[in-house]
Amino acid sequence: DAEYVQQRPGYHFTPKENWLNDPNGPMYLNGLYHLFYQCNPNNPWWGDMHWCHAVSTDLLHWEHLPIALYPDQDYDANGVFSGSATILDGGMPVLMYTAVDMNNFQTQAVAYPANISDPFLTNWTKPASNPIIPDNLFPDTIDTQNIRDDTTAWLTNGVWYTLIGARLDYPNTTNVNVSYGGAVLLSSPVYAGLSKWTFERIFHTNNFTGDMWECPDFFPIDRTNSSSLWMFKASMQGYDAWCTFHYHPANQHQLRLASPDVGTSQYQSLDIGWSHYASKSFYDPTIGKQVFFGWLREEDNDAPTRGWASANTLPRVVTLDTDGVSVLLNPHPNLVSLREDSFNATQMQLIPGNPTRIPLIGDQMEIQFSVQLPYPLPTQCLTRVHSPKAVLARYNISVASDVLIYGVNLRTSNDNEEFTPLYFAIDPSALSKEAVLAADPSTPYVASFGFTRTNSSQTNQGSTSSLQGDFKVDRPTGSPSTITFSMQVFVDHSIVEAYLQGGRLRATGRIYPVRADSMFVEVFSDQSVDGEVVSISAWQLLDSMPPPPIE
Ligand code: DQQ
Repeated sequence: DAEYVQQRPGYHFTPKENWLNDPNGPMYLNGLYHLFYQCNPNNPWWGDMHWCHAVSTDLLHWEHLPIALYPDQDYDANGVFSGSATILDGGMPVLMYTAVDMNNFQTQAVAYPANISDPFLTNWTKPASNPIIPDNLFPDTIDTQNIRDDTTAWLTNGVWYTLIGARLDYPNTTNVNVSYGGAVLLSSPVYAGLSKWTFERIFHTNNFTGDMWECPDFFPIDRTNSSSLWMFKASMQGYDAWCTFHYHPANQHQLRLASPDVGTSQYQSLDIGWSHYASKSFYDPTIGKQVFFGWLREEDNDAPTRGWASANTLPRVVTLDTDGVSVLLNPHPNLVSLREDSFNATQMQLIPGNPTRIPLIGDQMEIQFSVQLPYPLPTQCLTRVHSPKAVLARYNISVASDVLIYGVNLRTSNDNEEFTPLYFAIDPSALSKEAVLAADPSTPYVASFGFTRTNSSQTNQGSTSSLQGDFKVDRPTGSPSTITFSMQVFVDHSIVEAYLQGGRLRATGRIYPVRADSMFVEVFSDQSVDGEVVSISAWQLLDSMPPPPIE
């Protein structure tokens, strides 16, 4: 195919060239957002880890700066691995990172700004006291080749604390070593500028989430009140899992689970896409909330030929869900500044089995799609005009054939050879009068979301695995009423990033259409329900990243 199709995202963060993995040390200081990230400066694949650096005034428009940290010391000669930024009282930022030596031992080191009056903080100095968290600080049960990725430190009663991801080795009953992932707690006196640390204890671990927790994160969800609710996140077994705790740092670090533990259910994943990993958050004082960036790896084999690889998720704001213990993640409010031409339809007349194309096209778009149904659903109001099997087969949807399917097709070509459906699968029997009467009204209804990639690329570039997950929908009170299912989707060339039901579930996948006309958006259903209201709003979005030097 001679047509040129851009795979590089236009408004998601990407490296200037070569390789990006974990976001490191994001922070907001003196009106500028700083983002560091794991990079291989010379090749578009993992290896030779440095910290690259970029700055922004809005988290969307980034300027690439010179590399911040090089593997130039004995203790970090084999890699400057992930870590955090902490801003000390008085405004001095400190970078803490994992140093890997030539024997693969992992210690933690710090770097300070070489010139604090340089607004871009271009140069960083490693003090002679490095590594400031050496191996011999830890008990034997901690594997010193697998202790890495410190969190941003927090201050309690004049003492700084941090968590580090670890592999914990325990002899089991038959005296064979078993390993669990965990996070360990360390403390540092406030005068030391994060350069002197003491091991406190194993902070959290469990025995069902693999043998290593990477990139832990831990922060209060709402800093404006005195709530003790903190969010914990760790990267494990290929995905980012979270839970919430009631945490009392001043009371001997008392810790009590508020939500189910990390790793226990699919609701507890930061993003159900396999491209997403190693996320890192920071406090954004401009909105008073914690904001995450996740790493999105490529899901095809062409990255080495493109000269760049991987991207970040959009900046995602953390808020508390209505249950008081779960978190919502939603795109940062600054994203609306990228909106350009739009299309809006509030009552679409869908023809079941026959997708409707909207007049706005693009490969950089935001789409908000919702379906409102009568609640409870009168059983007789469902008309299956089309054979549901045909719709399910066309979109490679593997769900029971009696569910209601409503979805959008993205990056669809003119002849419908390439398309990527994202859809709700709704069980009508669970919404019918009888089921509603039987159900506890305080129990949310659980709907399914799917995202199939079988037809995303005509040449079958990229992963064809589908993403599937469930999300909770609050049951409306009062009767008769309506229940609404919603998704917000960002399309950015090879990225499709979806937020379901106000941020209750996130699903990001990489797709690699090869057709230049794969720009159409369609809306589809496999049935019609009396009283359904199907709405879509779509915007083309502007570029925000600097143009690439090569592609
Ligand atoms: N990537 C870094 C490590 C971290 C891993 C190395 C997670 O510090 O544990 O590039 O992707």
